Amino acid sequence: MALSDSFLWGGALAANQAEGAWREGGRGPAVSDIAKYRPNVDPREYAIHHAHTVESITAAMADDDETYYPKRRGIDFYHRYPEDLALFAEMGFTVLRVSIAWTRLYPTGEETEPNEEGIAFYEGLFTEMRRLGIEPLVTLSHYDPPLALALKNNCWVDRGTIALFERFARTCFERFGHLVKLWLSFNEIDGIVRHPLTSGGIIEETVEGSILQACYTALHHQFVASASVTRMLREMWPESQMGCMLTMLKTYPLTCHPDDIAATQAKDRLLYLCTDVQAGGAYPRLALNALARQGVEIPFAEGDAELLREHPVDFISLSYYMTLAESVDPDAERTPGNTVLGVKNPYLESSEWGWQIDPVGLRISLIDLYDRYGKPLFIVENGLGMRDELTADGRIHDPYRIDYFRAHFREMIRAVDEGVELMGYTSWAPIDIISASSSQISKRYGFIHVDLDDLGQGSGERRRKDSFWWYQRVIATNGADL
Ligand code: BGP
Repeated sequence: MALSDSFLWGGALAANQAEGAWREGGRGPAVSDIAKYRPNVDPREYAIHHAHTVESITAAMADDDETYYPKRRGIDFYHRYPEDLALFAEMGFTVLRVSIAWTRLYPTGEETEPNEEGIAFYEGLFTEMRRLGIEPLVTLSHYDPPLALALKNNCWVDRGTIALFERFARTCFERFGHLVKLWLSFNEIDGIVRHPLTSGGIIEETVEGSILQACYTALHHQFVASASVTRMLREMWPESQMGCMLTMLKTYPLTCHPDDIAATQAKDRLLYLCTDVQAGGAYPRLALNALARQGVEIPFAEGDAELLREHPVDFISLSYYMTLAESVDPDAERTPGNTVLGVKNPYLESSEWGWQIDPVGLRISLIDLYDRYGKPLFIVENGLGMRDELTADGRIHDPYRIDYFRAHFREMIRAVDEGVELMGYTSWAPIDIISASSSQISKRYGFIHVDLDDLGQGSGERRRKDSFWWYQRVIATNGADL
């Protein structure tokens, strides 16, 4: 068997990591604008989650210098997107995942009318994608809540944010709905517990009571908002589709000791919580009980349960980078990966940033998700962050990247052969962009190199890596020639 002719191939970006132009076009500040690059930190210790205080945020915003705030400059996709899209089209992309910066449309999140300059930017972007035959797959919220809402009321902790987000989504559907048919509500919605500010606009020092409770309150509000905009999309554009987005972090038991299996099962319960709600339509009872034991209560309002039940997503999208292991043995070796701390799996290699590379885990993940929900899946992030070297011949030879993708594609195709319905694949990221967790560009993911270093020095010039032509052939043969 092979991939179907309608299978979509492409790449994925996020506004806050690519666009730059943080103060242009009427854009308001987002939480990503205060993400600071810290030189000389061990790569494995980079964490998305740093403790932010109102004071540190205010100081960061008073600092106009972009040097240490790489997300403010991104890779200047805001101005250079025609060139970048042309390169994606040259690779044969049939889909590109991008996100809309909420603060380009609503600078503080609270305006009653959208900023027309922001609308014009995205209209231009989506129109150009369509002209090139590239289907837009658009995330409404990708790690960039309005900073004004974070400072005002911890953004998603406040139920009032649902209505503001609905207004933003309505504008997106009204103004871009004729160009965009595939939508995602929240990027890695489960991430809020790992990085409350980035995902939820939550400034921990200002939270009254438990931070865990604040995170689950915010998460519930995001679930409600997601279901609500799914309903809105169905009313406005019945042929369009809405997906949820999960960080697929599959955990393996380190041994077959029953205690390790039980510990893994408990982790899985929380892993699937978000998809159970967004795709299954209800909170799973055992996860609720587990949260209740930690003192967490979900703030259901009247009508929430019905809304979640009646408007599940059409498809499930996932990011996939690594798997984790779990053990009850306190002496088991921990792995310092920058996203999540797990137990080291002795069978897997890790990247410099501590992410365990596991192609078979992709197949396992796809089969798990499809078995559980029976809904179409979409891999919307997968890739390898590496330092690349520009050699004397003016090229970037990146066989390690090709090896990584080849191994993952084999497993992806095996899962499809077994019967998993997979709509498409978008690599993270097809062009080097600023890393979410470390704010580095030197953690490079692209098939296209961008001549910039971590402090923003360089021409910004785009250059095809060896993997560019390799991916081009993969797409041209619909995955037959790996
Ligand atoms: C995911 C995020 C992306 C992204 C990617 C790679 O969690 O959705 O925004 O950047 O991970 O992570 P990083 O950039 O930290 O290497």
